[in-house]
Amino acid sequence: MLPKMLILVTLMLLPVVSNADDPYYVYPDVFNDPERDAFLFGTFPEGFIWSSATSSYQIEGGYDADGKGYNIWDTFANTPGNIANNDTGNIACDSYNKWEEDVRIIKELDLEYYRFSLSWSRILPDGTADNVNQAGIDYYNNLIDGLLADGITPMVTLYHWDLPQDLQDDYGGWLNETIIYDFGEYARVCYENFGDRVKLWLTLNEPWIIAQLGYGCGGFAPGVCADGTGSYVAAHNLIKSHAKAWHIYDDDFRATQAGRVGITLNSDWMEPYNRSLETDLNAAERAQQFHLGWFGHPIFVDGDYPEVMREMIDYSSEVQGYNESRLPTFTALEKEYILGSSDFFGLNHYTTGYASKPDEWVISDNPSYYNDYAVDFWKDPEWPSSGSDWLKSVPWGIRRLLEWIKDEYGDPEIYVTENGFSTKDIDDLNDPDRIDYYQSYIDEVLKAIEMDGVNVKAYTAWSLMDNFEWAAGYTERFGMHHVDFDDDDRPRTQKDSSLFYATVKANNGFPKPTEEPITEEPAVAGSSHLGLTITCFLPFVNFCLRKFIL
Ligand code: GBE
Repeated sequence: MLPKMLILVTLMLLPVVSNADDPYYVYPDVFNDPERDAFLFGTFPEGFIWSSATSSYQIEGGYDADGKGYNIWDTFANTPGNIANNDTGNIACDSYNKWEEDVRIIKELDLEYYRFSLSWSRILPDGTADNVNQAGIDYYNNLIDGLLADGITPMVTLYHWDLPQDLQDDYGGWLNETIIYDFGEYARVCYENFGDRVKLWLTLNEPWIIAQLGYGCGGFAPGVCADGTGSYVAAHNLIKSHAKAWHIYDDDFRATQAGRVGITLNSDWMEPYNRSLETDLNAAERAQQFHLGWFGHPIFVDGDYPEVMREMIDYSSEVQGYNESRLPTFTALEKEYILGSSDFFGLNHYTTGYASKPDEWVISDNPSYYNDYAVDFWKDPEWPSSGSDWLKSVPWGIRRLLEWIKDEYGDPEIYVTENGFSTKDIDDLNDPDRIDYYQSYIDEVLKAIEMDGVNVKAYTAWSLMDNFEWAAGYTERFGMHHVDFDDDDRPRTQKDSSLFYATVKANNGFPKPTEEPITEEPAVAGSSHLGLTITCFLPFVNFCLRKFIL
């Protein structure tokens, strides 16, 4: 595989004949806005972080190895009917045994960062810090040391959805505020054991998913159905737990370990369907506040939920006959504790949809998160599709979302901690659609930095390799490496996209070839003032990737 990469890099250094009359579009004619969709040539700021990601339950396996406790995904996946094909993560990529392979393939791509998560119940089998499983600590020590030995910086998520089962059974998991203490103590154990070497921490991965899909009847573990009630309570405890973990680091570890701790939030971009309609603009903003704002507003704006959530949920709760709002409240002290509890903004982003005001809005009899915010949201069937129903490739959405975050949250440092594309052709190493997705989304991140002045520090590709895609099991693949789940050895094999991504990383973006001046008369009026430099260079590389080399 490596020689292929050398050929590719060499190719990229060749002078390229350009035909500047033809602007380059990754997705020609799909989005119908030439100025927005044309390709920008350029490189990322020096020191920009290129990473790839995985998570514990999705890759590790070893579900009952060496004293590990069960977690809610062990239980959920091993209950027939919850997961496509009744797949489980019992073995997954077997990274519990094959972590050295993982380090090797990261090294091979020369990616200097790796985002992975710790399995809480591998470290603390019953969830509490009363019992520490030394074998779990050893496993992560080996992985961290292995990464560092190869010059790879770990970016470590404390919680990527695999809650110790005992905490769910004992007190209802995220529905009970006892979890705030337990999560804090778990974080402390991790800082104590790994913080001498780990300097980049993420507390929670996508609390929105945990709250709404885990506790709002969304088909994820633990499978609790308390939409519009429990999901708000879970979110409340998630926010406070996150703040606790940040403060423990800030109080007891920052001075000696000098790392950074943030949270990772996920959101689609909500594009107003008709930008000339005030009602659609408001609908999109409302949807964004109910998604990103649910967690982002307390942490980055003022310690509290977005005004629009407060108003709408209070109102619906009253109409539905509740004595108090279904949206819990923070005390003044809690607000102070929560505000500012993230050293940067972690963003997971995949896709975009249109938002508009529904023709009519009737408050439902039963509580419902979606009913609470009253927005029609859908994805254009014309947009390029993926192996997942929910994932359409809409590159310009990430740029708009990044700018929204900049404006809304006071220009924070943003780490893109996930972005990626799924396919259903399980065994195909040739994955041009994933290449198109990465190329166009990364380019929109470049535009956000260069044109909108957004302070993006990192880009992370989801995922390093095929893995257990939650309720979809192994039927949807996000990997830049193929994993053969029928083979006991779980061999990892590079897909074309991994070489593409490695090349982007090696070039720190999409540099302009130096030989020839290649910007002239853009074919599209107006694109020059955007600083768009159009060449046939990238299509050329793409072409070579597809036809000749791979
Ligand atoms: C990330 O979440 C996760 O952090 C990562 O673990 C995961 O592998 C990756 O996405 C790819 O999904 O039936 O339409 O409701 C919805 C991104 C599935 C958020 C889609 C799962 C959005 C979470 C299924 N969602 N995804 S359904």
